[in-house]
Amino acid sequence: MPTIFLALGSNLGDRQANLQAAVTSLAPGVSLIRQSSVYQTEPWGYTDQPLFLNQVIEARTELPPQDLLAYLKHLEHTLGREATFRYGPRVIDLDILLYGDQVVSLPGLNIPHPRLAERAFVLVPLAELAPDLVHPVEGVTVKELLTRVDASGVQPFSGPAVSTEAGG
Ligand code: PH2
Ligand code: MG
Ligand code: MG
Repeated sequence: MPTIFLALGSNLGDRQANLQAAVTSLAPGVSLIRQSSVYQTEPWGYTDQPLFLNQVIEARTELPPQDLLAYLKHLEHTLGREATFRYGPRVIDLDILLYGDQVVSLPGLNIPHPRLAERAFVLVPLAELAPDLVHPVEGVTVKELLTRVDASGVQPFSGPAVSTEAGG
């Protein structure tokens, strides 16, 4: 069974609960191996929207890539995702980053994820799990890719802010 890496993102509703619900809903199609920490990240692509929480998971699956894509789309829908616009806000986003060392180019499905190498919000959590993994197309490690991007908008997330004021 190939090892896969998935990117999880949420910037609507209870973001942390949305990520957690996605992780616990992966079975039976996807078997979780490890999950990265959760990061709070500045929106990329379309900036006038709430901050995201992002996370990467390592998993295994017997689903071929196209079936995995359909499975994740169905899961997004189950978890409350509604259609918006490209790069727009979403309750949950589940993207295939890597599928073993396979390279897939099909309409609607490209693996490795075509924007993986430019996205600090993906590279930071991916480097936490697999710094020495070599990108099958770029031919360099994840930690090398991370040195090429600005990761200043990606911060460890330790939970929602809690008021310290009495009665607050
Ligand atoms: N997802 C997008 C567009 N922009 N920005 C951040 N920080 N995190 C995301 O997950 C994200 C994004 C489209 O999938
Ligand atoms: Mg995405
Ligand atoms: Mg997506």
